[in-house]
Amino acid sequence: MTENSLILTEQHGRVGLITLNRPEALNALSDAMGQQILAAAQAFDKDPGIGAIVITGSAKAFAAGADIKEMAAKSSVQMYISDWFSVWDALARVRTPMVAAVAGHALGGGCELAMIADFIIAGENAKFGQPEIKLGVIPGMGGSQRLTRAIGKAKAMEMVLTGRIMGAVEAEQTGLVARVVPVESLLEDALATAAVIAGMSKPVTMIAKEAVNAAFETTLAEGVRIERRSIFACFATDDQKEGMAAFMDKRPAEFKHR
Ligand code: CO8
Repeated sequence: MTENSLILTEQHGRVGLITLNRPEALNALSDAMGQQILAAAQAFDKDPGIGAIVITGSAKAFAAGADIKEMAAKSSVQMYISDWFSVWDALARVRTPMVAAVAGHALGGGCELAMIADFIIAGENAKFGQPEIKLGVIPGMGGSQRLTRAIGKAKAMEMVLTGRIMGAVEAEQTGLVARVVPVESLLEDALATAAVIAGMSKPVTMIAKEAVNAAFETTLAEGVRIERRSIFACFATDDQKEGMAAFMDKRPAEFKHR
């Protein structure tokens, strides 16, 4: 385990685990914490021994938002010039699949961080919300866009305009989260799910992630073209040859890039 004070990193087989570690502030995302999360995720991304990343918090809070105390006195110009929060755009560009294991509060920037991950597994006590409106601001880490794409306009508008918090059951019903599990088994479940991904060919999971993400960026016709080019690219990998040979030989695939 590596301690960076604001986060902890561990390796579980081929899964890299990032644990937010600022319990005294319910994992509120300070600038320094964002830098540490990004550095850890980028290091895992470049490591051929890592095939998937899990990001998690505590049983009480995944993250209660961006650090209000840190940003309260900032001016618009300071934020603009320092490109405040661009660290999260860089996190979204990490190509290794990332699973968010969310228990407790995932509010504001915490909800947005969870949505930057490729999918969310939620503990039964998870609470999602974009309460920024109560602070006189709006989401700033992609929430107005990613929440709307995840759960649709009506619910996203209601949450962003009123600050209403959504529980785990509703989050699963609306498609914000992939699955809800007991809090006690959340991390184990997320690590096991990530291990399944990490057992696949790393370049192919990266290609798959890119193809699915294209659905949020483009038209259907262009998205299908991206998918077509992407599957042709898969055929250029030795892992495609191995995966299909293994099927025909009735044996598990031994992917080279995992
Ligand atoms: N920032 C800083 N500190 C926080 C935050 C936060 N977001 N959330 C909690 N804390 C701190 C509290 O201040 C408290 O510290 P202290 O003991 O020193 O006073 C400690 O964590 C524990 O919190 P509480 O005592 O409040 O714990 P409760 O269990 O009573 O309540 C809540 C938990 C409901 C989660 C409550 O803490 C809360 O409402 N937190 C704030 C939630 C929120 O509004 N989040 C959105 C923040 S804004 C944002 O994320 C995006 C802004 C986009 C800006 C864009 C700029 C470019």
